[in-house]
Amino acid sequence: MPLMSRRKLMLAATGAAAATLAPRITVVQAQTPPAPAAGPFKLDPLPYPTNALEPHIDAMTMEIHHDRHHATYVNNLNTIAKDHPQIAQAPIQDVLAKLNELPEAIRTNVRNNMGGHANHTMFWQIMGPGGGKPQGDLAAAIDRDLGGLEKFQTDFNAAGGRVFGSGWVAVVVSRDGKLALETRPNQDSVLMDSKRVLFGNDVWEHAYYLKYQNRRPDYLKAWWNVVNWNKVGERYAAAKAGTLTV
Ligand code: MN3
Repeated sequence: MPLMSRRKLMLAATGAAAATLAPRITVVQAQTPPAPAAGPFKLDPLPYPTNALEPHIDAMTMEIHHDRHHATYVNNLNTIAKDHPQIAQAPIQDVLAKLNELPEAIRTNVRNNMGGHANHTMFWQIMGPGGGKPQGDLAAAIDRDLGGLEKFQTDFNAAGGRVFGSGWVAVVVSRDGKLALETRPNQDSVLMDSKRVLFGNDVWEHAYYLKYQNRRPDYLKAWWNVVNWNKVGERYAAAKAGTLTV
């Protein structure tokens, strides 16, 4: 075969390869968010658009965090539930409080994925574009138990900064309305200790890395701009009424 023809042939082959590759890449990207697996666990949509928390939390972070990370925890739970339907037959907070009653083979998986599901379900709820300030009973409890809003926010940020690797910083609320600051590693939840979470922040890198990279303290500081204090107030009232779940 003459040289020119061979080159033409190679170029044609490269072109053909590129042409078949291009649409395949598009398809792969479109499929990256896990398809919802059938099962008893559901991923609720975000209660606001993905760009509603800009500029403090960017839209792409919200999209990946909700549509991929949280969706994966939900899908994993549905996969576990196929062989172990009992994990869906009690409220999430009850299953998490009794993890050691589960078969050992699924215990760690349920701990990670149901903990992740519970943590994120709370997390989307207590954020929003409105902001505001703590009011009424909640404001009084922050003054009484956490040293006032300013000191509390400083302590919360410091605790979130001290979580080594991935985890959560949260405020727990007792049935009589008493507040305390706690942290947990990984996707552990205070629900595993039969406690209730008033609200909390996700300090996994996936929550902030696109915008803040290694600057977790900057993310912790900016996050207060997107706390929905009305919602936190509703959760406080629910805790005292004994109706707060996840
Ligand atoms: Mn997360």
